[in-house]
Formats: sequence, C-alpha cells, structure tokens
Amino acid sequence: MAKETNSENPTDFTGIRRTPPAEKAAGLKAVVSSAQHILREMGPTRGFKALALLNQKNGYDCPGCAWPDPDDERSPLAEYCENGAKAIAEEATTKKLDAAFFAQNSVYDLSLLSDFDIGKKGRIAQPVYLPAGATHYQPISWDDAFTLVAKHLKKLNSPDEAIFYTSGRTSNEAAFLYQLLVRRFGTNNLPDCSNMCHESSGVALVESLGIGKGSVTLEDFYEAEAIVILGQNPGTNHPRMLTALQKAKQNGATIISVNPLKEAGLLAFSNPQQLGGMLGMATSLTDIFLQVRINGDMALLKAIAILMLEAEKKAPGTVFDAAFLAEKTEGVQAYLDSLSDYDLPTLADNCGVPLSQIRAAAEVFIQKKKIIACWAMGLTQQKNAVATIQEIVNLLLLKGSVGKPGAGTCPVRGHSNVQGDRTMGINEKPPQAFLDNLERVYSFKPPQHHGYDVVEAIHAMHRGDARVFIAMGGNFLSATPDTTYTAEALRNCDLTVQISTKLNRSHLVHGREALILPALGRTDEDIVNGEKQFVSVENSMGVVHMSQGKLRPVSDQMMSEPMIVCRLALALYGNYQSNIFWSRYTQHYDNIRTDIAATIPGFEDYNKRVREPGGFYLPNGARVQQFNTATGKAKFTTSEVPTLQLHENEYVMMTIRSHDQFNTTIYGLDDRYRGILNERRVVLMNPEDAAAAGFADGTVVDLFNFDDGVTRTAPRFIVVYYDIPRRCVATYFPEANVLVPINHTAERSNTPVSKMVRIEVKRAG
Ligand SMILES: Nc1nc2c(c(=O)[nH]1)N[C@H]1C(S)=C(S)[C@@H](COP(=O)(O)OP(=O)(O)OC[C@H]3O[C@@H](n4cnc5c(=O)[nH]c(N)nc54)[C@H](O)[C@@H]3O)O[C@H]1N2
Ligand SMILES: Nc1nc2c(c(=O)[nH]1)N[C@H]1C(S)=C(S)[C@@H](COP(=O)(O)OP(=O)(O)OC[C@H]3O[C@@H](n4cnc5c(=O)[nH]c(N)nc54)[C@H](O)[C@@H]3O)O[C@H]1N2
Ligand SMILES: [Mo]
Repeated sequence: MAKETNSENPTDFTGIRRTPPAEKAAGLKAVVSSAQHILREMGPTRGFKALALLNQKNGYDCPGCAWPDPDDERSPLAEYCENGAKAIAEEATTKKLDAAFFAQNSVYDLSLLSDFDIGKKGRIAQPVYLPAGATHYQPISWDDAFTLVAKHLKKLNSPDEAIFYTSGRTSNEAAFLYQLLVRRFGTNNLPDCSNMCHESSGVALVESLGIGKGSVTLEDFYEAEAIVILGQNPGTNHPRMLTALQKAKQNGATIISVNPLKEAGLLAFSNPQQLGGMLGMATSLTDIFLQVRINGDMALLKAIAILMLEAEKKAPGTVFDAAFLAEKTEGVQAYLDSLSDYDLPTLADNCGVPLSQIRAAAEVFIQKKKIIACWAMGLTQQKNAVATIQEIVNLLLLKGSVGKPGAGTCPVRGHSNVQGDRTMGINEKPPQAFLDNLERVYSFKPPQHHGYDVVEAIHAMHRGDARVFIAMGGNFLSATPDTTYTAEALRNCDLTVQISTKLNRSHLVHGREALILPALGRTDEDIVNGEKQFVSVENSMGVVHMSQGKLRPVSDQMMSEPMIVCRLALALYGNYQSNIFWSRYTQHYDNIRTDIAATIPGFEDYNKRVREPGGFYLPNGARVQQFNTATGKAKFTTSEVPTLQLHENEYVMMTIRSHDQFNTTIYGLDDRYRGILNERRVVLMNPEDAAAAGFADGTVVDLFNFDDGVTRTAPRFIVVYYDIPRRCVATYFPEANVLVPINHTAERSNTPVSKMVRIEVKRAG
C-alpha cells in the first residue's frame, strides 16, 4: 500500500536560493533553459527534430498551453516558447519505465519520492497491473488489461458507479470516442480538468453571451486599443501570448494588468525570436498595473463601471455604445442603477488599489472603443468567479466591445485541447442537443441525467457510491483539492485505471486493484495499418487543426488513446452495438472524424477541412454579435461585491504555478522570474505581515486550514518576503492542495476555490 501523499510527509528542503524578481520575461535565458531541458531528456538529434516540428503546420500541437498559432506568419524555426520546449522534453524523453523498473521499485518506495523525482523517471513503456494487496506493479498484456476493466465495469450495480475523468490534452478523436463509450455504457460521469479550470468562464459566458468560449481571434489583438489582463500570468503559462501583446503594443494598444503579483511577463518582454530580444532589449508591456488583493477584482470592476457612468453622464453618447446597447443587449438599466449601491472609497478600500490608479484605468475604458479582456485562474478559481467574469462582460458590453474587430472576451485556456474536449462532449452536464445528436447518429438513448463533476466524483468515491475510476490522462490525486480526502476516495475504489504517458502520484494512491495503461503522446508517431495517423485539437480561439506526432515511440508497447478506447469498447461489447462499429474506428482515424462530422455541428467536411494548412475556425456567435441566449440578446447581470472578513491571525492564500512546472508535472525547482530557486515549499508573504507575526525571511512555518471543522496541515514551508498585498499569501500548486477544502467551490460552476484559501501560519515546531 502506498503511504500518505508527499504533501503530508514532506521530504527535506531542497536548498533555497534567491535572486531579485525579474522585470521582464524571456530573452536569452529562456533559450538557454529550453536547450538544457531538451538535451538532458533526449540528446541533440531527437531534440532538434522535436523542436523543429513544434507548432508547425505539418508538425504537432504543443502539449503545453492552448494559446493559438499565428495563422500565417509562423516563425520557421522557433514557433515555441521556453515552457513549450520543457513540455516536449518531458514527453519525448528517451528514459523509460519497463517491467524491470516496476519489479525493482515498490509502490511504497515510489510514493516516498518527490513529484519532481517521480516525473523524471521516464515514459511508462508497457501496461502494468497492481493486484489487490500486491506491493509492486507487474506486467500485464493489453488484452488481459481490457478484459479486467470490462469485468469490473460489468459487475457494477449501475453505470453511475463508474467515473471517467479526462485531462485536457486528449485529442478530439479520442475524446469523442471516450464520451461515446461512456454514454453507451450508460452514464454522464465525465468529470474533467475543466471543472477545476475555466468552468466558471463557461458558465458565465453562456449566460451572458450565449457561448461558453471566448470571442476574439489572434488578429483582434493586433487591432485592439486596450487589453486588460486579469488573474493571469502569461509570461509563465502562455508565453507566446507575449508575442501577441508585444505586437498589440507596437500597434498602439494600452495594456492594463490586474494581479496581486507584479509578474515579470506582465511587465516587459524580450522576444527571443527577435535579435533585439536575444540581446535583452525588452518591450515594456503593462501601462497600468493594478495590484489588487486576492479576489478584489469585483470591487475594482464596479469602481471602474461607476467612473464610466459618471463620464457618460457628463458627456452623453461619448462613453457607452448606445446603438449596440439598444439593439443587442438587455438589462443595462438595471445594471447601471445597481451601481448606486456602492461608493468609490469603499470599493477602493475593498480591492486594495488606490483610487487614483483606478481612475487611470477607468480613463482607458472611457476613452477606448476596442477593448479585449483576458483572464485565467486568478478569476475562475474564486467563490464568486462566475459573477466577476460576468462583471467584465458587463464592462465590455457597455463599450460595444464584443463581436467587433479588436474587441471581445478572451478566457485564456489551460490544457492544449481542453476546449476541444468539451466540444467533443466531455461534459458531465451535456446540452440536450448534443445527446439528441448522438441518439440520431448512433440509435441509442444516451443517459439523460447529469453526471458527477470533479468535486462530486470525489464525494461519490468517498461515500462508496462510485467504485471504478478511469482517467484518460491527468493526475487526479494531485490536481484536485483536499489531497487527504481525495486519497481516501481513490483508495475506496475497487479499480483505478490511469491511461498515462508519465508516472505520477495518481498511480501510487490507488484502488484495491490498479492498472497503468501507457498512451502515445502528442510527439509520438502513430501508425495504423501501415499508415501514419494524425489527430486534431481546438485551441483557445476555436481553431481546429491537425497534430501529427513524428518521433519514434520509445516502446512498441504503448497504444494511442483512440485505440485504447476502441479496444476497451470491444472488450465490453464486441464489435456490433447499436450502430457503433468500434473496429472501423481502429482502421483509420478518418472514420472517427466522419462520425464527428455527422454528430457535431460545425464539423461538416471535417476530414477535408482539417487537412487544410492551419485548420479551420468553428462558428462562434458572440464573434458576430449573434447571441445565442434565450432572448437572442447579450445579457447584463447584476451581482454584489463580496466583502472579506479575516480573523486576526488569518491570511488568504492563492495556490499558483511556478515557472518550472506544468500543473502537477514539475520540470524543475526554479521559479526564475520570481527569483525563488531550488525550492518549492515556500510561502510568499508581505514583509510587514510577516514581521508583525514574528517571521523573518526564511523562517520555517506550518500552514493550516480549519474550514468545516477539519484540520488540514501543510507542514514546513519557508517564508519568502515578497511584494504581495497585505494579508495575502501565495504557495505553489500542488504542494498546497492538501489545504484546499473540498466543499469550498465557486457558486454555479463548482470549481474548487484554489485561489482564496483561508489559512493560518504558525512557526514550525
Ligand atoms: N508552463 C505552464 N503553462 C501552463 C500551465 C502550467 O502549469 N505551466 N498550466 C496550464 C493550465 S491547465 C492553465 S489553467 C493555465 C493557468 O494559467 P494562469 O491562470 O496564469 O496560472 P496560475 O499560476 O494559476 O496563475 C494565476 C495568476 O492569477 C493571479 N491571481 C491569483 N489570485 C488572483 C485574484 O484574486 N485576482 C487577480 N486579478 N489575480 C489573481 C496570480 O498572481 C497569478 O499571476 O496555464 C496553462 N499553461
Ligand atoms: N490548488 C490548485 N489546484 C489546481 C489548480 C490550481 O491552480 N491550484 N489548477 C487546476 C487546473 S487549471 C487544472 S487544468 C488541473 C490539471 O489537472 P490534470 O489535467 O489532471 O493534471 P496534469 O498535471 O495536467 O496531468 C499530468 C499527467 O497527465 C499525463 N499525460 C500527459 N500527457 C498525456 C497524454 O498525451 N496522454 C495521456 N493519456 N496522459 C498524458 C501524465 O501522466 C502526467 O503525469 O489542476 C487543477 N488543480
Ligand atoms: Mo487548467
């Protein structure tokens, strides 16, 4: 049996070093860092090939973030970023884990390693099985593995006792087949990483604008007059966005950043694809930096709205887009009336930003007509996330800044195909039209009742109401909140199945029986019937395009995700089953796309259009001011500003990503831009707060959360003095997930509140 998770039993510290936080992102250091990761994992020949194909029209989509590729002008040699290169190094490593590795290392021994060390072991090279009570994973054939899963699934009292998780890297083809398998099996239990990510954006945007996706294209960035970036750290998590911001800036855009931290990538950028950038010449990006306290965004946005209204009253017709408001929206008057509930000094106090700076930002909203709003986890992982996102939409609507060139919504997605997976039906609450289309094409009645999202799935396993857990990628244990509770939930299962590329903690905290099934990744060549296959993905801006792995897989025992789904279906049902001919899909992936085209609107002629260089755009109503809401109009929403009351010794904690990780995958121990090197167990504190509590920079502390009467402890973190608003602290995800209370989720989206956890900080005993 595996021991408790690492967050509960920390290893010794790794040896912190510090440098001053960077004032710009990228530059030569980024190039050097990419090269180091690539060379260490795969050597120069494979490494050069891997990088040369990244994000090229004939190559593969970066398995890092979902930022789009430029439609025409791709840099022929380097259309990638430092962190994309790290993602490739991580996946295309030549190190591998075979039967001998699992025979030598018990699950218990592996569980003692840090996440960083676990990830560095290599690619999983063959299917392995952990029988009940066994200490070591042992080899199993693919046939036997599928038979075992099918046996467990057939044994269940109800299909709803099985959970099918997805992480957003899965291709459209695999995702479509996966949801088809799951719905044919009889459940909508399809939780996915999106539940922890941009679910709040989806809920907010569907209600306000009639589509859960963003409305802008990359071209819009080049035409925008103003861009506001809230709760996002693009220098680390979407580095190629900096190129777009640089161009926007050169075209005259004003950039406003809203963040508790002065992230390097928001401040300035030296483009490593340009000579000036290589030499360290930086473009400064942000014009107005608003250092909000955690979750101060709603108060800030209300204050801006009040100032816009004042200006409009002074000079009617100059600030708001009256024609747009009259023709295309509803509820504007009620929204404007509700602003009188608030006064500016209170709002400024609430968000922690001086009124003078709020006025400067409001002036931009007053003057400019083409505005883009970008946001990510700093907004979505809050209790009132949906309301805050809708407040941004309100501001854009006042300006008519939705669905015209240079303006609109830009929720910046995380995983490279998280948006595509949703389009393909990975959704525990599928729209009725989607289910009806499945029924029409495949002649079976899909389950109509909703399934579990991530948090509900954890509770169901904990209660014993779900007994089989299958994950198409991801690292469920470490990515979800309340690690100890989630570990108990997973251990309660009869069978846990992880379809994975790399070893992670979810393989080590498992059900009574467990399977690891090794999948091909984005970079791997995938040959079926002697023909090279490709898959397709949808980026953050709704462009569907192909992605073809070109590197030789490090083992011939790995299987592609579409093939894994088909083989499982065949083990469950045999070939013929209410018009789903699973074996046909195993012949050629075009057969999958033909059926996607028949099922999902917007994919007509899929096989042809996906082969066009650069792919194709999906229809997007908001982009053309066709709002697919009940009334056909974009909707103003009115919500309240939350107030925060903290006990004397309480802080609010946001859990964020370092520069050296991809979610739960730890590439390295350096957070270069923030100047925190070789250590991840740190807590960033305001120096005055820390001093008042008697902590020096470097003091070792324990962190506690006591919500709902449970004591959650994250022992031994090092205090780092940092420029962060008072009473706010920051730690890294996933080390601090043990503190995130499972029952604290966003209203209406049920996303765990990972960016505002109440904690106490005590000197370590
Ligand atoms: N290299 C790399 N790339 C990635 C990922 C990765 O881990 N590594 N992850 C991918 C995924 S799945 C996702 S979802 C995205 C995540 O991309 P981000 O959302 O940029 O990731 P986080 O580190 O969670 O950063 C949140 C930012 O929000 C700020 N913030 C926190 N709380 C608040 C708040 O209350 N208000 C405001 N205004 N700001 C706040 C933090 O200071 C931080 O700058 O990146 C994707 N790309
Ligand atoms: N506290 C806190 N928690 C968070 C967040 C936070 O900001 N704070 N962020 C949340 C967010 S935004 C997200 S998206 C989730 C992420 O949650 P997940 O998507 O579940 O986690 P990842 O770390 O991205 O998953 C990494 C694993 O995916 C597998 N993998 C990688 N590539 C492939 C592939 O091509 N195929 C297959 N089959 N497997 C592959 C590897 O085995 C790797 O170990 O975490 C969430 N959790
Ligand atoms: Mo995400």
